Parts: sequence; structure tokens; C-alpha cells
Amino acid sequence: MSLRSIRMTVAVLCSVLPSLAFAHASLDLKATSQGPFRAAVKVPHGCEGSSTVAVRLTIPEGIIGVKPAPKAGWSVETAKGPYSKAYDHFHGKVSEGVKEITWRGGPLMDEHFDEFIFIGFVSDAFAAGDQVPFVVTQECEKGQIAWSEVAAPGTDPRSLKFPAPILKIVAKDGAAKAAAPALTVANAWARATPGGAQVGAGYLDIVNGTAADDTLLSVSSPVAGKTEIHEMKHEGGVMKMRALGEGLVIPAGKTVSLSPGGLHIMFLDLAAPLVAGQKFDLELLFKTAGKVTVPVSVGEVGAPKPADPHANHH
Ligand SMILES: [Cu+2]
Repeated sequence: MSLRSIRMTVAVLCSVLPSLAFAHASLDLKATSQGPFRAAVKVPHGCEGSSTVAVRLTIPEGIIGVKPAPKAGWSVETAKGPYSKAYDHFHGKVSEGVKEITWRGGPLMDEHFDEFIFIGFVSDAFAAGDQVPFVVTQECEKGQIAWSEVAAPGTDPRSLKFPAPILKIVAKDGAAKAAAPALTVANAWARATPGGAQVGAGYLDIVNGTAADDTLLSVSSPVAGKTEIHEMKHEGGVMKMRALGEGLVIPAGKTVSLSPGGLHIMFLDLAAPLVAGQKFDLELLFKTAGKVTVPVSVGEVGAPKPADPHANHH
């Protein structure tokens, strides 16, 4: 493949990536510590175009004292039952409570978004570092979606098609802040490349926990002949990508996410196709933090998938 045809393939692939992105049901609250919390289930779309008529939330064992907020246009039911043990809750112990909430109503059209609020209490069954999945079942006029998949250890949750919303448990009272400030790279994943595609895209989060800006200067990986940092830009109504030759600034105290439709890592001249389930190393070179190597998990190509963007480029 000539350099020119690689460039063309890259341009075509990048222009298609945004439409591959799809939104999951999620919680607006990403992390909390032991004790009371308030969260909302966010429902970003229907079931393949069909309107949502019910949202059912399963409460994990150890999340106690749950109460849903009533919602205009929706009825709310709760299923109560015994907990597996008695938990400390404010001034006493509780041994039973809400285990499932169902909001029924709407219909919430596919092109609309809504959220369903509840409060709860993280018991001492959980410790900092735990990731608690909240299974959400979305019923529609036609069909349903169970947001119930939980990533196996070492697997990138973003490779799941129907991930359960996750609530991360963190330490209380800023104990997390007491940890040494550092720049970290997390959640690195790449899309599988079908057919004979020689380019692939990767995504990750860079968290700059330090008090100074840093710059991602370059990236490299044994799976690709060349690895670049790309950004997406609208130019004359067309989404185009561009290599960031000057590097990517990670502001102090900020997180920069590389995700489908935006900034991404581009793998050029792939030695072999990237296959779902595969893992490989990615080395990132930062101006201040130096070399950081992270494992990249390869996920599915992405569904729902439009016409295969690679079909014309074999
Ligand atoms: Cu690109």
C-alpha cells in the first residue's frame, strides 16, 4: 500500500468514526464514597428507534435506603425485600429496603433524552476502589434493552455493547487527593479492524493530577509501523482528521479523553489486524512525566455499525 493510499484510507476511516459512537444508559453520578448519595439514570435513546415506556433499575446488594423521586408523566413502583444482612444506616440498622425501582410512562421518544432520579446510601459492604454495577432495563413500545453487562477483570468496560452503569466507590474526605499527584493514563482501548484494514484507532483518558501542564509528545506501539495523535475538525461541513505534530497539551488538574468522534490515537501500517479480545502495549511519551506504557484492550468493531467503512479499501 502506498503512502498516498494509506492517507486516503485514514481520511475515510476517520470521517466514519463519529457515526460508530453510540450512547449507553448511565448514571450522572460517576463516583461517591460510603454514605448518602443522589443519582439519576440517564436514558439517551430508545430501543432501535422505538419509544421508551419503562425504566427498571436493579439495586445492588449493599446499596441501602433507596428511594426513587416521583416523575411527572411516569408512575413509580418499588419492589422491597430483605437485604442479605443488617447494615448500619444513619442512627440505626436496616435489614430490608427497595431492591428494584420501575418508572412507567412516557413514551419517551428515541430522539429525546430523560433522567430518572433516586437517592441511596453506600453501606460498609463497599470499600474505596469498588465498582458497583447498577443494572438498568429499558422497555420500549417495541423491544427492550438490558444494560447489564459487567466487564470481566482486565477487560475494558468500553468494549461492552450493553454495559451496566457503574458507580465507583472512592475514599472519603479527599483521601484520594492525599495520594501523590501524578499523571496517569487509563481506559485504553482500540477498535477491532475488520478485513484487511491497515489502520486502526485507539482511545484513552489522560488524567493530569499534577499542578503543572504536561504535553503528550508522541505515541508508539509494536502493532503499528507508525502511531500518531489525531484530532477531528469540521472543515467546510466535512469531518477531517489531522495529526497533532506539536503534541497534545494536558492541562494541570484536568482529564483529556480521547474518544470516538474526537481526539484519537491512529495506528498506521498495522502489522496484523486488531482482533477483539487482543491486548497490546502503547507507549506514550510526555514532556514532564516521561514514558508511560499502558495495555490497550481491543474491543468489537462497534455496533450498531453503518456500512463497513473499510469495504472499499482492500
Ligand atoms: Cu485519525
